[in-house]
Amino acid sequence: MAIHRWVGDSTQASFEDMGNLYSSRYDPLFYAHHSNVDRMCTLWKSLGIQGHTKPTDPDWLNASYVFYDENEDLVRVYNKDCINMDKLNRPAKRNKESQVALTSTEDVKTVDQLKFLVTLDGILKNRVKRPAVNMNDAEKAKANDVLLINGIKFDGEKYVKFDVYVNDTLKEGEVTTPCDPEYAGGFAQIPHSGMDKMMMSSAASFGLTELLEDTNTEGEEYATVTLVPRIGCDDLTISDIKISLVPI
Ligand SMILES: [Cu+2]
Repeated sequence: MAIHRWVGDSTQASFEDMGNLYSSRYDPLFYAHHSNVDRMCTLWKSLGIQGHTKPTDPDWLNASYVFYDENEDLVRVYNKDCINMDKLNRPAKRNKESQVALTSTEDVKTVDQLKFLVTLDGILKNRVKRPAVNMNDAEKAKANDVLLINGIKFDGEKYVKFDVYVNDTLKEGEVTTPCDPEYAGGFAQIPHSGMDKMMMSSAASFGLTELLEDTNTEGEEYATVTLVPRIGCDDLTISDIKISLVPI
């Protein structure tokens, strides 16, 4: 809801477009925002915590609404349709290329064996030493485990994206996606069109405290960090990968 009010135009009578129910779907951001809400809901359900389940009340499940579809036909949509991930086609969309299989960490090099700069022209998987393990609640309240990817250089004229997974332990044939707890986040840059080729420089940081809790890997001395190039990364270089404790 907060997103709707932040994005809605405060100079409009009813915070159109995003800030009002009737008009929010006119803003393309609506669809990105709500896909993310579905993603977070899927994550929440997968945590294995008691009570993190789908609604079961038939009154709620069978409540319905009518909309016009893309052919201007009236269609009725039920609440139960909106919590059925198979209907939303999520699992089918998982593609083989996004697979980041890791069956053993033994053959994965530590990051200090890497020669920087590295070019992200393929999947890059390394073990990164953590500054502290098994922090207690008091320590966690003071500092976050943060993965820092520094000196990211890329062509500013291209769409660039890579994903970051940490402690991915999936087996052969399984697929890691942004719905899984091993997904730390992504780095993406939209092109500055009209420019001549210009290398741009950036950095990215990813909070790991909750990810390490969710994947039961808080006690491990090393985190296995996997960078997966998605688009435009053939000439993207990175100058440093490390994990630091960042005071809150
Ligand atoms: Cu909404």
